[in-house]
Amino acid sequence: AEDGYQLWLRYYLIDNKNLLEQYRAAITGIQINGNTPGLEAAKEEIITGLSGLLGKKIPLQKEFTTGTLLIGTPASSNQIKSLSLPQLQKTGDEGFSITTLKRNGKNIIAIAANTDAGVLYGVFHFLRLLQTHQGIQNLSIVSVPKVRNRILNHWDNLDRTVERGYAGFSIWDWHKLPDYIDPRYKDYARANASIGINGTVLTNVNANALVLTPQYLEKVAALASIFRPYGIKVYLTARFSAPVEIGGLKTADPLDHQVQQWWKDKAKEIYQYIPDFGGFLVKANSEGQPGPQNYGRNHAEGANMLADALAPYKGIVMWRAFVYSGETPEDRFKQAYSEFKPLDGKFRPNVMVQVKNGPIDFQPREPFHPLFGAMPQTPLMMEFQLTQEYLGQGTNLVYEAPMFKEVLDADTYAKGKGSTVANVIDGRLDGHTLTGMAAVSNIGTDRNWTGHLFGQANWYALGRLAWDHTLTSEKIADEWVRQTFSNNTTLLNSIKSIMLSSHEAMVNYMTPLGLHHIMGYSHHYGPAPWWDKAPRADWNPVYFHKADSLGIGFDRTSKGSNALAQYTPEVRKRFEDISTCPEEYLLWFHHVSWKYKMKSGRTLWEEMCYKYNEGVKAVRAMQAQWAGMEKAIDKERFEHVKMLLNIQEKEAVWWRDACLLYFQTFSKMPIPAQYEQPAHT
Ligand code: GCW
Repeated sequence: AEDGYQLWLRYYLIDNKNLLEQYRAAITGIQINGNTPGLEAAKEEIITGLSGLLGKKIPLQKEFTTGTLLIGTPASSNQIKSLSLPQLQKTGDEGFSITTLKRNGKNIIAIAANTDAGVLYGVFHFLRLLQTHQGIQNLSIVSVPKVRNRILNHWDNLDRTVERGYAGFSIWDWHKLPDYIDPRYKDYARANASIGINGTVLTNVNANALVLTPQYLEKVAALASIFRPYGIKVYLTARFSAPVEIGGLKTADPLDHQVQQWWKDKAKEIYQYIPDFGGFLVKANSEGQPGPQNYGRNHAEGANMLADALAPYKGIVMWRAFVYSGETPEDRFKQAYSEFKPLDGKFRPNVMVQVKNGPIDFQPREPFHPLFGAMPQTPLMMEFQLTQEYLGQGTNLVYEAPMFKEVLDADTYAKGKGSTVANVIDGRLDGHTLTGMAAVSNIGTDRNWTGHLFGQANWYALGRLAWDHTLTSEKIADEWVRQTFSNNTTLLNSIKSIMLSSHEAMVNYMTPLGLHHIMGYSHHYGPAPWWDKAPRADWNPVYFHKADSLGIGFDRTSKGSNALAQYTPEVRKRFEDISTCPEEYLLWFHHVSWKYKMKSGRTLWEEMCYKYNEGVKAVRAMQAQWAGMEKAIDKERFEHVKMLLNIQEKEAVWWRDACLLYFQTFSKMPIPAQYEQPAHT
């Protein structure tokens, strides 16, 4: 049955006869020497992949025939070495090349890299070429990741619940580890390696110090050894108060020598279990988590202490910038920048500051975070969220790549035009070699891993974008659909069109025109723009939309909170001037009159009615497109998505009606007759 378990690694027989013949003629044998765990993994994958896709066993060879696939590193293979491929000078320790060439008068294809990890990435890339029906004549591919640390952040707790998880429980079965190895761990590693992900943070940023105790470290070590052949390093979240909680110390003050020593000893212990341990991800002094500020120290002092402990082993610290203080700030938007900007240049070289894509919290649409471009002396790492906390959770289909790209392509103007967020995080703008992109995982124990089948596309997109942020959303969707469903053009185009319209559809039925954080309090599911009873003002939707009889929106100009001052003058000017502020960000930055004339000629209120209705219409169009593919998709996956789209349609209507009826109590204007009138309940 098609339950989605295989993800995009479905190696079924190529269903195009001509192509199958071509591939069979072009691939006649495999030459792969060396028996390191990494090369064994590559060998296993290429054998499994080819026997499925080509429907026959491709033999391992020692000699060359026309159609030999020669795979390896100069160290593992004399044949690869003797080719002296010049491109291997550019592929570093993770890139690869795939080249058609002549050997002993025979046409062969060489998949070559400097390391085992590079070979594995090359193998997955080659299999993807076949899965997506690409030509394989005259190949000359050279691919190198643009970002060094490409990481999933699991918000998984030790009791297997997952914070903001909508796909079942945590796949880490702590209870049965280290002796029981769920086969799923290996499939997880394969899936990640296939898209270039090379790190995984196993535990929630709201951390439990217990994971740093020996009982858990041996479990972590077991996972690390399964992931290692696939080029994946394991990281843990470090609870800042661990020295007190599990170490018996009286303080966790980062300037205290005993505390420093405790972390040094802890690091040493961890590396005894896991020699290639990646390092720590830390959430400190945010939402009640302990941190250096508890002792009057700043983020740099906290991060540096951990960095010093990890440095002898080449570990890194990913210190999160998602912070907001004990008291309710006048504008939460400004907090991360206010705390971190002054610390630029104060961090150790093995620290990265991990910044969420936007200033508030993973909303359907956010402007880029003002820290990007503002800390040139500090490597900034991107944090996206795959799990759909504010994006309809388990029931809504939203392809997130367009949202990621919007941020990556945004221009910070930090060093003049062209200083995109992507160039900040890939290190090019400020000359950093320590670089990274992370995303909060959407993976759980559901058979199909991500709950909603289309959640897989977001996991896929994250890996591909971390490898190469210049890929378009369209290209990534294209690859994913071909591998996950089919290469049939009609099907491909329909599914892509659903995916590519889904993000804007969601923005329209949830938070059009720059509205944000108007979801239900705490659980963040469904609309609750009226809510004003949270224990902190900045957890209330009313704090964010500020609707009143005059208008709606958060004034972040110099007349308001002046958060815009955190951007470069170019960006600030564009957002500050209501006539140049893109309308999709309007209510992020301005409190706008209900009667304000929009570019469409409609008033703001009418535009809002229009957008909410467009959102609902778009979901209905997605439903119709999906329904049209019934014959072309297996029943299981067809029904799965169909039922979820039905829920999504209901929810889109719920969002629209709830928001329009509520905001109408301020605008006091009618919903224009051409739109569906909300049912008053
Ligand atoms: O948006 C908030 C989530 C919290 C999460 C936090 C964070 C892990 O609601 O559940 O905690 O973000 O990113 O730290």
